[in-house]
Amino acid sequence: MTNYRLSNKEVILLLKEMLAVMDVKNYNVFRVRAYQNAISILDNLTVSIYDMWENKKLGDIPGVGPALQGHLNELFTTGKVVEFEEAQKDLPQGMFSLIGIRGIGARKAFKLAMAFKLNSRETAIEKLKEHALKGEVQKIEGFGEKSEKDILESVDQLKMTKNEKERTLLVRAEEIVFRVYEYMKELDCVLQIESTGSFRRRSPTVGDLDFIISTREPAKIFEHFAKFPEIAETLVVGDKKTSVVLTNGMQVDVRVTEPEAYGAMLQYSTGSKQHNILLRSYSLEKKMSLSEYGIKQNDELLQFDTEEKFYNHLGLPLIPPELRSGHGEIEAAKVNKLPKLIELKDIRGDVHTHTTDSDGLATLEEMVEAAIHMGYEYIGISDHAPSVMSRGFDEVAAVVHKKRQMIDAINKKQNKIKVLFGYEVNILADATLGLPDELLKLLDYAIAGIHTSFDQDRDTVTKRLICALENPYINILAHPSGRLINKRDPVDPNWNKIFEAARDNGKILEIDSQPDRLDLTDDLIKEAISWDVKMILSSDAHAIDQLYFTKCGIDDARRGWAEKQNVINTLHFEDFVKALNVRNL
Ligand code: DGT
Ligand code: CA
Ligand code: CA
Repeated sequence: MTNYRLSNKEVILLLKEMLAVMDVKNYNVFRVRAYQNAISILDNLTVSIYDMWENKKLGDIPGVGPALQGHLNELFTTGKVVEFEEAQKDLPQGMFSLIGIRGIGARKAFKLAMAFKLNSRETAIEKLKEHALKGEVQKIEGFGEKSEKDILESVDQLKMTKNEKERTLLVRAEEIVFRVYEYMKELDCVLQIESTGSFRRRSPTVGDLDFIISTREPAKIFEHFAKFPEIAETLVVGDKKTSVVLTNGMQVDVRVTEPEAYGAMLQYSTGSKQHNILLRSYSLEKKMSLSEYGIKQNDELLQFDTEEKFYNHLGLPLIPPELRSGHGEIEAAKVNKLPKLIELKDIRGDVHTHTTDSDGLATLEEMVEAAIHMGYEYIGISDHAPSVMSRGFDEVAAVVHKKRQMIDAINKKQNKIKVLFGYEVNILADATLGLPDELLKLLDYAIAGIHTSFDQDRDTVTKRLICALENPYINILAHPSGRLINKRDPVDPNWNKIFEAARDNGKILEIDSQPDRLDLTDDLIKEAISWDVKMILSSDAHAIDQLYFTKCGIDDARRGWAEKQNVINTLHFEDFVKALNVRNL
């Protein structure tokens, strides 16, 4: 019997279609939520779902219950799921092509497909565009002029991005790299191995993975790598290089070198391309020519076993990989002015964290305990502030007072860590804050952030952010650009005005460490430093293990040339509270 080896992407697509059906047909909300949860877990796997099924390991995946296991079993053995097909039989098929266009969820896709009789998946988008151009979308209940415009824009973008492969988040690439290391290190003839390219430069996303291996037995290396269990397709096989695609779609390039020449190969394949090009022109002035094999000088090829020796031979100090973007690092290295980059061990506390009081998974006590375990001097709890609009002033005031007492109590009970009381407060579309000043002033500190209305024009969003920075009770501007990697574009304010307002009002800009935020972005961090604006590195943890996200924020900060003194939570508690301007002490 042949099985149906579907890729993760194909499986997820099918499950998401079923989710849309459940949504349109009003299935029980708990069932929908459980199903949604399972999809999100499967979507985040970096191993093949098919392989898990084949090895009878589906049950090990949290959230994947017996019903879903049954469906996947049917899918991989027959190529379809009868229950899914039955459920969507009476729906217009075109709706499934519309889901994912900006602003169109399952219900709206259903409405549009019904209204315009979009019964074919192939032609649905084209037809929708024709109707939108004729102004017919805004006539449908629930749609307006703006949503019609959005649809047209989004359809055009869809065409542009369809050919671009989505880049993989660094944290997910990290899991794959770890498995390749583990697997390749089974061989004694692997003397050194490193994942280079954008991965080593700690870029927020990577296109493909590049490995270099130092060895005396290249043939053995390639023979072993060819049997790496996650390989789906082999693209190139040579005696110096091999390229494959893994089951999760990630391309992996492997190159080998002798240990004597490892430094040059490491330098070359770390890139970036732009850094290498600029380094090559700089070297040519000194009559040296660079390649992945070494430095050619007076017709002689010099080899380097380490990168440091390679750079030193060019008269430069070792340039940290995070800085190798071709934006001034060679000039800085020439005059010995490279920054002394911030490190993870410099971080002494974290004040952007969530608990079960809002959307976190751990209680206040659990978060505090975890922060002690991490060796922090201080932790701030900053749940999303309760909404005065929906709960009324008095009720919210009571919540704030009660939380104050809880924080005071936990500080009295132990002296291992200082606990600070804050909230994360929404900057609403009209620039007012989600919590009034009378309540804000009761907190030790407050973090303001944009969580809605990301598509405002430049002027409006600039004023909106500045308004928050000018409020005397706001201490930190959270994830200032609002971007979500692969999902949402950043807002587009006049950043110079934002930096100026932050500096003049003594406000702190956040480096949010969530792997899909990394916000401030590296280029904005570098600008903030030039304005002498202080920053804070936060995990934005919604669970205990997410406190470790700060590691990702450190990558981001280093790519933005940040040193210890640019980031206030490298300070000891006494100096930190002064820098943050904490109240009520
Ligand atoms: P990615 O994979 O898109 O995230 O970005 P990278 O930087 O990993 O780029 P990739 O995988 O195409 O190439 C890996 C490294 O190889 C790159 O960082 C530098 C080096 N490299 C690639 N192409 C060139 C080139 O045309 N000239 C030079 N000098 N170096 C190159
Ligand atoms: Ca790469
Ligand atoms: Ca590559």
